[in-house]
Amino acid sequence: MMKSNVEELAIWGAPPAFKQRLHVGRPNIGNRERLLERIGDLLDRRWLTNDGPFLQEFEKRISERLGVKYCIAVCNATVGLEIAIKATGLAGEVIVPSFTFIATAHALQWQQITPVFCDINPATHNLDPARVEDLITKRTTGIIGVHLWGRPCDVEALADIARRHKLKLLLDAAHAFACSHNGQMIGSFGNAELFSFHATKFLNTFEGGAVVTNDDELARKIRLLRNFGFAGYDIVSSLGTNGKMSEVSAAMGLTSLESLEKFVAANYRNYIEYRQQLADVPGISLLTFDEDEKCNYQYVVLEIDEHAMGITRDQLDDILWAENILSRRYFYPGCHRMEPYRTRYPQASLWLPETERLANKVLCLPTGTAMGSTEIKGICQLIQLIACESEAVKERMLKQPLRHNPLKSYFE
Ligand code: T4K
Repeated sequence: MMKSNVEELAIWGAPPAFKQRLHVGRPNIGNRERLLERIGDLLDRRWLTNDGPFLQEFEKRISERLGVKYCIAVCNATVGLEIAIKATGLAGEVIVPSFTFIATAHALQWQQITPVFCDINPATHNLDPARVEDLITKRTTGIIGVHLWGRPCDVEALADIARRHKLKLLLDAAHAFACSHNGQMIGSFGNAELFSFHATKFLNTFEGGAVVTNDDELARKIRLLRNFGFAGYDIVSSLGTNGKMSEVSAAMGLTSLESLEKFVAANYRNYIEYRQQLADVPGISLLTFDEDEKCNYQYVVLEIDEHAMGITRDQLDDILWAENILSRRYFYPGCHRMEPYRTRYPQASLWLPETERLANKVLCLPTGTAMGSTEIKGICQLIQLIACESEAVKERMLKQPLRHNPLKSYFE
């Protein structure tokens, strides 16, 4: 439903612009017939997990695509990261951004390793290498960079710091499958990189992830750690966990890979549509991607300048939710403001000024194959209307308590 007047906004009680809820992270589904055929095969084979044929094929396809020696598929990226951390021998303190999904920090803390939060470069949203060096202590054993939104972090500068200080470098590439840096596919930087294939990622295996590396010894360790430390029947040669990816997930992964180009094309088409429609909206800037590199365009990321737009990011978020546009404030409020870190490091915000600023500005909008041009135009028209009439919207928001429930739920 088109709205041309702020009085028609759903936040004051009018019907929402969209009947169906529009989600960030709606899963992309490849060819159903092919998936069901594969599920039939694995049921016929009665081989459901533990290094099955689909898993092996999936790992081979990924390492070929990325030009990396080893791919070890895992049950999810968080466990994959925990395994990679263990395999590289990280301990003591590890430097990480706070502006990331909580799993990056938790994977360390889970193993009693202290995540030391480092500020980001506001232009890239990624770790600021100039700040990393200041945080190195005698206890530091490594750095985990994150390629946020699929945009590569400064791997050269981080690798240089790691080499000079004899630190390990892991890269959380949860967002960056099928993206490149200087023409080289993300996957072969640092000691190891880690992808997520969670349902909300543009390429999914329901739940899943993969650790990739060119290091023979590290790959061997990661495989052992993924499977309880089993080196053969009845032989356990190290500590380990259960990080295996099941055959049904690998079947989904293989099917998703066959549609990868289609998924990226849909994301790119959506990104261009948003870029055109939001180009002249005051206070809104859309995060851009390097068109000379490969990119999956899976996140549509806005930065809201509340002074230029006239309303805050959170007010815009509330208005959009009322219209059934379930925008997301990734990665608000920053890991350092979440438990257990918030209690442990109550002063952290003092050395994370850019993280603090950005966490209050970013808003992600829906994209993926579930979104079409009509929906995107509708979302952008609403944002344009709100920006043009921001004075009236702000005034009304002050006078009238919000109808919208702040404890937002996807399934209301
Ligand atoms: N490192 C980084 C940098 C990450 O971003 C992540 C995960 C990880 C590590 C760890 O990866 P995994 O261990 O998950 O493999 C989502 C995802 O759950 C999470 O995987 C992702 N990052 C993060 C950025 O986003 P939330 O908190 O947004 O909630 P979720 O997954 O419940 O729902 C997101 C949206 O997707 C909602 O609008 C609902 C919709 N949705 C979700 C699912 C699961 C659907 O429409 N269908 C679905 O099946 O975390």
